[in-house]
Amino acid sequence: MGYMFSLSSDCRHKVRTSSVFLFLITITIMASMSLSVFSSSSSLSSMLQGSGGATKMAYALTSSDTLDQNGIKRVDPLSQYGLSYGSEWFTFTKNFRSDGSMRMDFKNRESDSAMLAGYFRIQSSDCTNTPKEEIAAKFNGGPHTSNGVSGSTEEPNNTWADTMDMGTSFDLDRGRVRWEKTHPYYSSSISPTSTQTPISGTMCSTPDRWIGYMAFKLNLDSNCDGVVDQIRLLQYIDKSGLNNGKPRNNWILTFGRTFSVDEIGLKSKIQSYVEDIGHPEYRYQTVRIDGQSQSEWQSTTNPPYKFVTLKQITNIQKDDGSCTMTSSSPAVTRAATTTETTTPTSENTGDDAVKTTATGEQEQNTATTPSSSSANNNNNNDNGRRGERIGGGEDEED
Ligand SMILES: [Ca+2]
Repeated sequence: MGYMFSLSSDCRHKVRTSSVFLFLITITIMASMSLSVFSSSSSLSSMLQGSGGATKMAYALTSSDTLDQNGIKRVDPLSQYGLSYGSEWFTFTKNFRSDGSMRMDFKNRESDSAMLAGYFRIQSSDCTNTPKEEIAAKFNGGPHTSNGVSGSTEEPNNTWADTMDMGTSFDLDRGRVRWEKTHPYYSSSISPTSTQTPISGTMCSTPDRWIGYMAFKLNLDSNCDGVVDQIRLLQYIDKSGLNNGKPRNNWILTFGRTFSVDEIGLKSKIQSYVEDIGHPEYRYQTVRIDGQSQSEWQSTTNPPYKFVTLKQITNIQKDDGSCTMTSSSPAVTRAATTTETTTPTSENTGDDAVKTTATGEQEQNTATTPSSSSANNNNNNDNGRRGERIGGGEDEED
């Protein structure tokens, strides 16, 4: 009896052990199946590809071709990829200067893959008086002034510019991109491989004088090896005016080109240089328009800008489903970032007196999907202290 009991006990133990084992196997299989199911969904797979491969459920993805809160379309401009939008910001630092340079700075926000857009009413005489001025989008940059100390790890630092600068001229005759590696030295215009300029009309000939502008910086993994190898820069205008005060979203390409990461003349391409050197809080994404009336832009009742937004592009997935590039996964996507150091060859001659007196009205930044912000360490704590800082591209030489 004792033996039986012992045997029975042993059997029960074995049975119990087997049950536990089977249970664990079952759980493992179920988990694997879940992973497979998730992996088959591009949006869900992104949740499994957080920083360093860690599981991250923070992204609130929005599919393209939907409208944001102001009616701007979340455009998917790529033929071979699908985009998923993450966080969106609608407030920015108003850096509207007395010298006529109007900058809308989104600070400490997404810089990996992003869209900038808005509608603007430029001066009616600008298209004849200053036809080559631009609406410009500045991606991937940091704050910079001409009196920055090169090699320093503190602001101001002219080597922190490192900006991808796109622009479309008021006369719609030119869409271009330039690199501003060190302020205020711009590269010459980079030859586009896809442009539709010149475009008929001007930015002043829209039906109601509201011109739409949209630009993208998109990190691509063309060969699905987990490393960004191409960056696509795109900019568009909508010259159809507003429809009952809302965007018509008739976006016309003015410049578009896919760059290999290596051919971009900046220190850091996939993410901002300031992030490379440990200062992600200094990231700048900026829309800039020069030659404008400061008082008009400071109007609280009828300012000449509407719907200005920065949008994070969280996922860029191949249409054939072969892979998804997830923004903000440092260990994987940033392997191609270079760590080149540069010593400027001459002193700068920029008008820093203007810059240091410029007032930046720091608004509270709001994200529609703040969970993503926290996941990307995008919390904005620079109110006040950095409110007067200048960023996203300083005065240009031409
Ligand atoms: Ca690749």
